[in-house]
Amino acid sequence: MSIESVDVNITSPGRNFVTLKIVTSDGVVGWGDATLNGRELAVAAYLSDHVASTLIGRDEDRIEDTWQYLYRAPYWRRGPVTMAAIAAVDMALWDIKAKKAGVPLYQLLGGASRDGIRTYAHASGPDYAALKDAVAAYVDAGFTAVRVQTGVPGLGQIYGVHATRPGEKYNYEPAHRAADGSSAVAPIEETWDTPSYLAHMPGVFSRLREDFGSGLRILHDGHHRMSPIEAARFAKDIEPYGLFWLEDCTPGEDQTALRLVRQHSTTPLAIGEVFNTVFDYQTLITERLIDYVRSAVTHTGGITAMKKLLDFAAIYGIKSGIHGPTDISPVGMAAALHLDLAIHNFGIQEYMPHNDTTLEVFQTSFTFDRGFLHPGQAAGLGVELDESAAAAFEYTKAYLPVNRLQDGTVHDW
Ligand code: KDG
Ligand code: MG
Repeated sequence: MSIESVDVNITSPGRNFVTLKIVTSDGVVGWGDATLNGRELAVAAYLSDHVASTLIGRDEDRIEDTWQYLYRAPYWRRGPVTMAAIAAVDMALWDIKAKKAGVPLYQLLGGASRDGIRTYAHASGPDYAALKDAVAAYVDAGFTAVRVQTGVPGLGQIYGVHATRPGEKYNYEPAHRAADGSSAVAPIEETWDTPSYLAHMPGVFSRLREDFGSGLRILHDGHHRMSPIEAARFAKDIEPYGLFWLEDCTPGEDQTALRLVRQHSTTPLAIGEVFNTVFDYQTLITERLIDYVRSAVTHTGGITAMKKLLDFAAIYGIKSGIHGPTDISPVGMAAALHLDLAIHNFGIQEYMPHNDTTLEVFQTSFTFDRGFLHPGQAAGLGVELDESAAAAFEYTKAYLPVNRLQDGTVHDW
């Protein structure tokens, strides 16, 4: 048996998704997620123009060999576009292998290490009252862990906070289309001020502890916006509130920045959603500068690469916190869930449910019960793309926002 066809599907049921379909000569179908938020067409072109023809006729069972062939052969290694393309092929091949074996993928990864996957929800609000309501709703729904993001006095709309603009519903973690829903021509721009943020946030965590007690796992995402010394101060200031993690406090490409944060604080640190390979973690893991690995299976070369990365992290007592926002498709989410269930050093899984339209296009077998996910018992990844449903939703260009300081300087985010 061999790979007979490799095709790329682009659909936009509310947001863009790129999905790879691999079919074997005896008709087994595998799916892989290749979605790179705001840069979707670059990965789609990489796959259709440079990868698809090289896979035809190859043995679909040779997953490691295919991974190494796609990683090493092109000379140009790493980067989000390349690694998302490799991830999609890898996921599809694991999907096929597990379907041929007639088992859910986690069984091929060593079987279940736990009964359910603890998730965290995203709560946000422009002010404390709105944030408190959002957190309370998730606690009532059974979540034991909640990520909290809120507005900062003096700043307008900021990234990661759900709010409403005149004429536009502003969804958190967005890539923006134009206001009328058509393709955007440029990113929207937001204003950022780190001193205001640093002054405001500790009080928010203090109130959350008063209102929700010490049992709730509270997470927070700094979206790479602090300098090393600002992050060190912030991590130290919020230590009394016992966060589960502080995520992406400094820009991701500077691994040694976290040495400074570590020297000053015991607040647990998470990073990695913008990373692509194990090499982005080499210093962070070997020097124990982080507590959680935040990579997405979709952006880090797939299941083969993530399993190795997480095994490497395990040696240093570092756990998983796999990226799971809505720009990871249900296929990418399923890949994360099979790993979560199987690995020993699982920490937590991010969970932002997809909208109903997305779930009509992608049929999933994973289940959710009061804060815990499970990948289900369907053979393979357990997600199938309904191509005729997907065809109804045309690609619509969208951009992630840009952050500027009050003087107009482009800032990290
Ligand atoms: O595409 C960008 C989003 O995936 C990102 O903003 C989500 O920070 C994020 C998170 O922690 O989920
Ligand atoms: Mg994040």
